[in-house]
Amino acid sequence: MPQQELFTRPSGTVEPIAPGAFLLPNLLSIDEQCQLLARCRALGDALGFYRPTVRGGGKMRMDMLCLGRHWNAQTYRYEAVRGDVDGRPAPVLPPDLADLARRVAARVAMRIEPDICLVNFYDREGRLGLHQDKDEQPDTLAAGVPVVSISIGDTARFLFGGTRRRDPVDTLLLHSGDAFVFGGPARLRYHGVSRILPGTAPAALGLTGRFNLTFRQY
Ligand code: MD3
Ligand code: FE
Repeated sequence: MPQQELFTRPSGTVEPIAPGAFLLPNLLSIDEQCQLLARCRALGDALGFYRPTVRGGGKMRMDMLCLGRHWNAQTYRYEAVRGDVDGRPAPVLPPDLADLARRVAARVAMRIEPDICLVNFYDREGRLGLHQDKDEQPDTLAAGVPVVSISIGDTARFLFGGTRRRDPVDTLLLHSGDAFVFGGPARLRYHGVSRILPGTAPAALGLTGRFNLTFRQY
């Protein structure tokens, strides 16, 4: 039996991982995870997840849905319309979700005015190569305004590198209900998801796969 089902992981703690990077394990209760999962599914039903094709023609290995602004996988820019998907306007970011991200950042004394959320869905084959998030506005990046990440469902093996691609990489597990804040000097560090651990989602969720929400300030 997995340890997670025998001993609830501590909640309400903050683990400093690196300067500007903080893990908040098990921040969301199972009820809150269920509610957030229902939101993700409802958003998907209403708006449609899609599999982005990056410039060069490769398919990403996860499904995506952008709220607030659309991240165009061809141009690597944020846009008002889903130009590389269906030409429709980017759906709004629900204010209660933006509030959640604000409250998470405040727990580690950081400030964000979230106006974008990328909802990613990983199936058992899902992954995301090492990359930097640097398509937000230059002043936002320079100020170190954080990205707030929330994980729901199967555990992910997360890679966390340095500010240069060749820097060594640390491996961490991101569990369902975990939040992570990457701000200040951590904002431009390379990161990725090397694999999903199938069947590790809390049974109460009834989910195969993993949703990750990343909140950003443009
Ligand atoms: C570190 N998502 O959407 S979340 C992404 O699990 C992305 O879906 C991954 O990388 C996922 O861009 C990782 C953790 C994360 C998100 C943004 C970061 C780590 C970060 C930005 C800067 C540094
Ligand atoms: Fe990223």
